[in-house]
This record gives sequence, C-alpha cells and structure tokens, in this order.
Amino acid sequence: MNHKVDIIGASTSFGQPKLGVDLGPDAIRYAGLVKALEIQGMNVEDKGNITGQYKVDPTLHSAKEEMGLLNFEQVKDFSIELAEEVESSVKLGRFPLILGGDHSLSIGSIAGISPNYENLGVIWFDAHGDLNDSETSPSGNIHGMPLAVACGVGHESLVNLHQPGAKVKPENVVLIGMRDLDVGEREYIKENNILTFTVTDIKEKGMANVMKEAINYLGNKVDGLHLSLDVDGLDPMETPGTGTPVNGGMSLAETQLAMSMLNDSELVTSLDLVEVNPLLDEKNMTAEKAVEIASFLFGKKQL
Ligand code: HAR
Ligand code: MN
Ligand code: MN
Ligand code: MN
Repeated sequence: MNHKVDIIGASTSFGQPKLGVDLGPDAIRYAGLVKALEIQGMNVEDKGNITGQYKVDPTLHSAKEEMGLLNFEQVKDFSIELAEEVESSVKLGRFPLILGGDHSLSIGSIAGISPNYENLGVIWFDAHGDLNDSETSPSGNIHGMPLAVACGVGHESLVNLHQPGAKVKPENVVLIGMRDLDVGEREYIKENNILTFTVTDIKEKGMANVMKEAINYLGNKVDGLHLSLDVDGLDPMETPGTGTPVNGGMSLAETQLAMSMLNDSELVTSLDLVEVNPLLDEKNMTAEKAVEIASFLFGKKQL
C-alpha cells in the first residue's frame, strides 16, 4: 500500500436530487479521517475541497437537463476539475483518496486515475451498479451512471472527459454488494460478463470467499486497482446517512473483512468514499463508518 495519501474532497451533489451530500467530505473529516490514517502510519495531505464553478441552489437543485441527464453541465464541469486534481496526485506518486459527494464524482476520479495505468481494475462496492445511461436510467440522475461512463457508455462529453475514450474495460470490473439493479444494468452486466457479487452471493459464499475470488480475478491482470465505495453498499442500519438506502445490505463487520483482505492484497492504488450525506444522518455515524472502513483498507487490525 502506498503510504502517501492525498485527501481530495469532492464536494458535489449535482448527480442526484437530495441536498447535503456535498457536505460529505467535511463530515468524514470531522469523524477523524486524517488522524485515523496517521495511526495506520500514512503520510496524509489534505488537499481541501473541489466544488466546481456552480453553486448549489437549494430552491432549484435539479436545474437543467441535457438529453435525459439532470444537471449535466454542473456534473461535467465538476468532473473535469476533479480529474485534473486526481491526476496530479497520481503523477506525484501519491494515493488519491476522494471523499464524496455523490457518486457522479467517480466520472472525474476515474478519468484522472486511468491515464496513469495500462490496465486499471475497478471494484465497485455499492447497492447499485451505477451502470445506466440516459436511455436506461429511471431517474436521469447521473450518480446512477458513472461506471457506465468509465466503461465508455453514455454522453460523449462525459465518456471523453479528460482523456478520449473508455477508462476501464468491463472485464477489469468487479461489482460487490449489488441488490438494486435496473433492467438495462442487468443486461449490460450479462452482455459484458462483469464479475458480480450480490448480497445474496455474499451471504451464501461468505465475504472471505467473495473477496478471494475478486482478488484472484483482478490480481494477475491489472496494474492499478481503484476501489469505489458507496456507503449505501452497507445496510442502512449501519449507514443511514445516504440518499438512496437499500435494505438488506452488508454489515460493517463484512466490510471490514473485505477491506482487510484488500489491504493484504496490496493491489489498491486509489479510493472513492462516496454518498455520505450528513443531513440525512444520525449523529454523523455514517461518516464514522466511512472512517472505520478506510482505516481497515489502510491496515487497521482488530488484534
Ligand atoms: N439505479 C437508480 C438510478 O440510476 C438509482 C441509483 C442510486 N444511486 C446511487 N448510486 N446512490 O449508487 O437512478
Ligand atoms: Mn491531465
Ligand atoms: Mn453508487
Ligand atoms: Mn449506491
């Protein structure tokens, strides 16, 4: 694991309609992220927050639509800025830890990361596939689309953002925690043979076996591994402070196990921690869980 960590706050909420997810990065900081990583021996630099040029207007949040994409301009503008910041971190040999913010931020984070690798792997830890495009999306919310965009599917100015073309190959993607997939997402997963673990798979096989499979599958072929962790992958009893909770999720203990195994694998080179919304939370417990999850990824042990 790279010990030099850059914290990059991705303070955006334009990928979805609920106010407050742009406050997620600060909520995670207040929950003690920097200290927790320093205890694990990391050299941490907090780069502050990226906001993009558009300000959130609480009275008019879902302003403009472009071909079925809500807040398209805002998401695009934000993604370009984030991609630049993330890429400079990777170029300096540091580990970018991107705090969200809604999951549309991964359009920018992955765009900034992928030019630095020949064959980037992505683990998408989430209740959702985030594999929609404007045709398949039931909502028009771009936070349901970032993985599709990274794979080269979607609006051309999002797909070609920062660098032309797809940023990840579907065969280098692993989905973990799935339990709320739309029809078009299921078809995309099947057509592209994406390695997918639902919560039912996790309960049946056990998290340790699932992670062994995921790590073996990616380990030999990727030269970098991006973990994109949506806190709604966990059960809402663990992480209530998130915009689209889905019952029947993973426990904190299972998530800690997954993170420990990823730490042991030494494969992970970048991380998104997303969809923390302190306005929907109880006493910042979702941000606290996010810090705990990051601590395990960076080497925290129970004994
Ligand atoms: N699949 C639905 C949509 O595209 C819901 C997406 C919910 N969002 C997230 N992403 N939090 O993981 O609208
Ligand atoms: Mn660049
Ligand atoms: Mn997501
Ligand atoms: Mn989700």
